[in-house]
Amino acid sequence: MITADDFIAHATRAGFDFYTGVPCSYLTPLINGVLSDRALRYVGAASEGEAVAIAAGAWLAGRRTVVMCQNSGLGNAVNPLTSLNAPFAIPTLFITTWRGRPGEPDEPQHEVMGRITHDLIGLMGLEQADFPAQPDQLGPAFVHAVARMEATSHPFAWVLRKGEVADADLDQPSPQPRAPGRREDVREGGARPTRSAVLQRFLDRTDEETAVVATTGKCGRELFTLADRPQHIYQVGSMGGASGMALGVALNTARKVVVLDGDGAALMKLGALATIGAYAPSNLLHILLDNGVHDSTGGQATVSATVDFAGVALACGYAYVASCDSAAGFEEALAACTGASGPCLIHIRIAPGSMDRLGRPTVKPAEVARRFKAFLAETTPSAPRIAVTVS
Ligand SMILES: Cc1ncc(C[n+]2csc(CCOP(=O)(O)OP(=O)(O)O)c2C)c(N)n1
Repeated sequence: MITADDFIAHATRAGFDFYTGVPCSYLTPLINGVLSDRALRYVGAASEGEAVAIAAGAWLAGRRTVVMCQNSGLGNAVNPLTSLNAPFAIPTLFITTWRGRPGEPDEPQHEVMGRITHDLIGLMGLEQADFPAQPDQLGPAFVHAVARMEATSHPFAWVLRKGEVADADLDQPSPQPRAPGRREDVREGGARPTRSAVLQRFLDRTDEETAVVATTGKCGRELFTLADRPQHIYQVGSMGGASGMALGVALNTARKVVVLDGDGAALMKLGALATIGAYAPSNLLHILLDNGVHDSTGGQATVSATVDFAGVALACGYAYVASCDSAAGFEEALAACTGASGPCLIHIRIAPGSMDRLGRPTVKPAEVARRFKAFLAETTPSAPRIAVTVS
């Protein structure tokens, strides 16, 4: 058995400086230890998949990351592990517990996952090892995990059994009450703008210092077709993960960070709005391009018509939200976000459909990730902002 302090000391020495995850009772001491250490940052995610996306964003912003979760949550993490970390070649130390270990009495809901945990990790192409549960194993285990992550650029998994970490007290920071956010809607009720018209206005008014994360599907493809810049990352795959990635970036950079989201993607990981609202990065702007459909897969309706996204974001703790349905309204909302302390959300209802001659990112995901990482690593501007000129 090790203590959380043993773990943290070795992890810190190995350069791990960003933690996220969803708790499991087997992980309680580790998470409590990390939460109680004011020198460390732990982001409690709404789902394991979101945690993987947050960690990916933090890695892009220069952190060495740890994701901790229960093996029940492996299913939630499969999508980003296979469609975000794999194509973008983004490593993380992935610590999963082993509930339902064959032969160990446990709850019925853990039985199947307990049987397949190692196989599932292997099927995803991840290297894995037993969690280093003895003090003298920690040093070599960290050296090995870091070496493999550096060699493969992929996550490395540790599987933790019951009772491998001694109990640790929890001394977590108490959430601070925050002033309610502000809402301003600009609705015109006319013909809705196209996605590309809104993206073009966004591009025209966004300076070269702002980091931009585009959601999967036609949003990223249109952005790439309109302009391909080192400050962009096109999150192919990992539907719903763009906001988590943007949160991970925003918490670790002084730059302004914008996530271009879709209604289908936002609905898939709606919990991410609550996480963003709670951790409240002041440099994050969430732009939700709501065409009411899954445009990228043929225009099937989402349920967005009955969802007040701006209201949801406000209720989740965003500092400023706006809802609009025209290019002019979008420009007004974007102007209002300039200099505003975030997180901000602009919800814009747009027309379904896409631009003619739609391209696809020709830069490979692993290349775009490294280009974006290098952009984030450049000397950070002292006063990052979205430059807006209202025409
Ligand atoms: C987990 C997952 N489920 C389904 C898909 C297929 N898919 C790709 S894009 C997309 C639609 C996304 O909808 P939305 O966010 O509203 O963006 P839009 O296509 O309308 O621009 C879907 C369902 C996927 N890539 N990943």
